Amino acid sequence: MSTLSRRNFIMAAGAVAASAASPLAGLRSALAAVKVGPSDALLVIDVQNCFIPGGTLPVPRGEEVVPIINDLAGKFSCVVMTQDWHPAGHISFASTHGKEPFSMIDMPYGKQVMWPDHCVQSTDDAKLHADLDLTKANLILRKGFNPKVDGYSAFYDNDKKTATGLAAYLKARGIKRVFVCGLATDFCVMWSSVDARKDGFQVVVLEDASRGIDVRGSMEAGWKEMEKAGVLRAMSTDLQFG
Ligand code: VGL
Ligand code: ZN
Repeated sequence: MSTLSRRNFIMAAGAVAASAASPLAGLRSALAAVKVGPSDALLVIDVQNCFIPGGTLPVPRGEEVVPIINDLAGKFSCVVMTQDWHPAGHISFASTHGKEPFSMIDMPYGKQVMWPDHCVQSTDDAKLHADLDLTKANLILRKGFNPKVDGYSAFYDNDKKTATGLAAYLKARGIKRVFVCGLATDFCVMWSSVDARKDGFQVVVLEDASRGIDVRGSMEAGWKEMEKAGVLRAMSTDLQFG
């Protein structure tokens, strides 16, 4: 399937799922245009040196999202950016356990991928990408700083219990829908999107403003999880600003 027809297919599947849930019904026409307004937030996930080629956990073509996100950020009234922020010796690091990077272990809070050391607090690797324009960021939220629990999502640690406070922040500001983008589609973008649904937000992942790692089929699995949770997907060019 071509990229376009694959996308149409996925969006059509999303529309069927959405038709059962009334808050999303208005997005059935997402293929045409999505109007962005004051109750929408842009959530920019982990656009950091570590996830850009040259970093410690590079996402292929990760740098390509930067100009797209810079253009979008100026058009939203609420922009939140996240920063993966691990202490040295973090529980998610393969080196902490003497394991091979990208292998899997069981933790009390569930399965944990063993990552290369990445985004260590206060290193250059953990810095937001130098070309990412932070001017319009209302909030820069750090996550993954608990030495014993990983934190993929902008809303909850991987124990699924410890909240970051982001849902309350967004609700206090009247946000009803979040547009999620950044790195990586199949991990932090995916978990943030699914958790945003759980906390009652409408969620649209911006496909062209995100890139994935794709370890052991994680891209396909990630999109399935998101579809199941009622997450919609769109291209940044589908957005219309009023
Ligand atoms: C991420 C793996 C480990 C991400 C963070 O930002 O998607 N992935 N830590
Ligand atoms: Zn991490």
